[in-house]
Amino acid sequence: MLQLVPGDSTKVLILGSDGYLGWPLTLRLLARGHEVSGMDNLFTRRAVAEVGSTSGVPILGPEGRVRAAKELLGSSPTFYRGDVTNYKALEKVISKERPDAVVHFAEQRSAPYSMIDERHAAYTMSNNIVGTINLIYAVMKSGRDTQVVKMGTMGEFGTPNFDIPEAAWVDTKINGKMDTITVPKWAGSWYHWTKVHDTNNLLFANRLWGITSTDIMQGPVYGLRTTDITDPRLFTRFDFDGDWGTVLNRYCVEAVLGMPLTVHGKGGQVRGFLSLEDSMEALRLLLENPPEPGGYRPVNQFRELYSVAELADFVKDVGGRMGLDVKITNIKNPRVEKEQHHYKVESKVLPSLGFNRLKKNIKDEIRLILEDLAPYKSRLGRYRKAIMPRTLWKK
Ligand code: USQ
Repeated sequence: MLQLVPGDSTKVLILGSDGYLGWPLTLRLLARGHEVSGMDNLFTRRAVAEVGSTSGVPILGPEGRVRAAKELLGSSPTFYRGDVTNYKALEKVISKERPDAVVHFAEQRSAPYSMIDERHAAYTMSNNIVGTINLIYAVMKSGRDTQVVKMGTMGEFGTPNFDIPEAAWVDTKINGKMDTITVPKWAGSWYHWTKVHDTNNLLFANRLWGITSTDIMQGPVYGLRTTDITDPRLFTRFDFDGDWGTVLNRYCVEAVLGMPLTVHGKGGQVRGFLSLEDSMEALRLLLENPPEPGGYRPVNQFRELYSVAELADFVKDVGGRMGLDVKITNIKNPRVEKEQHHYKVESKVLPSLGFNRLKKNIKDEIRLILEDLAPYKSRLGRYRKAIMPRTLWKK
């Protein structure tokens, strides 16, 4: 495995390069001088349209993005339109690019979308699990020590009463005997379960063939800017509807549109949140500092823990100071989840790599999001109907 020193460049293939995280990571790595290629089947664009919504800020198509990167950053990625569940197509891209690392974002990433009905659940299961298995085989067969950087989720753990370790294995006593087992997981949607299954498959591939992997357990991400997104032509997608938007992004859109912020249930649900900029910085650090060859490295990726009620208060406070009349409502929770619970998470890997500088206060980030969204108020307003959650966990 190539060990990078500052200034070294490496070849990175991003699967899911057209998405919320995939595109800004492309920009971040290009700006760092890395050679970047991307593959995407553009599923998210179609699936968001399927639920009657669109990106809250306009985004270019994949070819336009390549041109904009070339013009504005001086370098651009190679883009392949393709589907990771098509093994031959994936293998072809990997054998052509010969990447040092493959970042895998090419999964259906919405919990509500996976809960719509049996068709959406089955799509999520097959797309996510088959894509990861294909990647494992393509990397194994390439015979090269390519780091697999896999986007998992903090939601794999659920909300247990124990402190969540940053580890794959844990010692425990069962029926009076000690053994080492994988850390217990209890996911809260079909989508989140696919990530648990992926983790098991990655661990097994690591044991079998020594596939080097970083398995990222990331919390919900918010924001629409990074330091590389300096021009609207470089915008990444920004989802806000009931199926595709994450909580803080949704609150910001609701505040801009004068709708009450939709806290699900009591609002005591705590998660590990991070901004888009933090997510990019964490991914860059993990790519530039790979694990030992043959290593499996689980990473808990978040910045700070907040409850969803606290986040609503922050948006109300910041929005109020910007002259917005922000109201909060506790709506009936469409999900089956604990609304008051213990939540403590271990995080050692990212701090050990230098991820400890709090770049911005969360309220400053909220202000930036509200400012960035203001010019798109009428565009957002056209999709107002898609904002309230429509997908219920209990049918
Ligand atoms: N929530 C609200 N109001 C809303 C939307 C959500 O109170 O308007 C609550 C949800 O009930 C939940 C929490 O906010 O308790 C988080 O929901 P979310 O929609 O922001 O995030 P989630 O569905 O968990 O999924 C998102 C990403 C997913 C990623 C995950 C990380 O879509 O891809 O894996 O965050 S985590 O939540 O840590 O599992």
